[in-house]
Amino acid sequence: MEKLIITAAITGAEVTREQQPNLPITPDEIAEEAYRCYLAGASIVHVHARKGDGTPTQNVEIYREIKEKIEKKCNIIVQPSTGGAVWHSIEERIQPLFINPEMATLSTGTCNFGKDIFANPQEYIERFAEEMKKRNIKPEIEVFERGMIENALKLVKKGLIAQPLHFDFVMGVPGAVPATVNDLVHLVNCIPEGSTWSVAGIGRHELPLALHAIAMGGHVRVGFEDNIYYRKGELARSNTQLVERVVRISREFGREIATPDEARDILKISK
Ligand code: KMH
Ligand code: ZN
Repeated sequence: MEKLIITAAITGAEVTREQQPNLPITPDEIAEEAYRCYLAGASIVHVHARKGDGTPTQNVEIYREIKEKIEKKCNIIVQPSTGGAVWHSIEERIQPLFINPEMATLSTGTCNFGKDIFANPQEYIERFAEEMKKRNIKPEIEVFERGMIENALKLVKKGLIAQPLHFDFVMGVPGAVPATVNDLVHLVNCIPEGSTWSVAGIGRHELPLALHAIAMGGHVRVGFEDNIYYRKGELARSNTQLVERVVRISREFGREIATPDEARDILKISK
């Protein structure tokens, strides 16, 4: 089986320090946590920037600082978010693309997001995809609902994104696709042959879905963006602790862990 790509989603836009005291917030903290996750076995770091007070921001200069700081420490793939927080505008959300990352997220549809709506009108999707194409940035298609796969395929037809596609199934967001194995199998069956995929299970679903992805030949995302606990009632000490567990399980299963360069090969990213 292909080596396992582990993405560390270390900060996100929603979690607070009050909920998870070890949440990395400043560029230095984010870079250090990315480096530790890299040492533990992560080959991609999914980045959300924050202001000093913890407020989510899509400010290009903060993303640039984070990327430069991470790149000084290691060659992990830096994957900024174009999702931002639900209240960010399109002009804010697009900013991280201007630092020319190797990869970035691309959500291809609108969905419920707890009590909020994560809005991705066609105009946003196409604008982000065009910018990524122009800058040779590999999109990770964030799928919160089944229809988002269809929308991604429309982008392929329009020539805005190219195969092979890479999907991340974000499962268990309240109001969006549930984190069940049946749903995961269905989503995997709906993507074009030759695509790659990972799964990000929200909250208590993170570990069980990671196990299924390891066994099914997919890839795994873990981290405080999706889940702040190590087990029920016990907060994780760090993002690294969550990465380390996936590494141990995957190796026991007989699946080795991809380095960043091996992940680039698997995802067909040209550096
Ligand atoms: N924070 C969510 C509203 C992404 O990073 O591309 C959107 C999100 C997706 O996290
Ligand atoms: Zn994100």
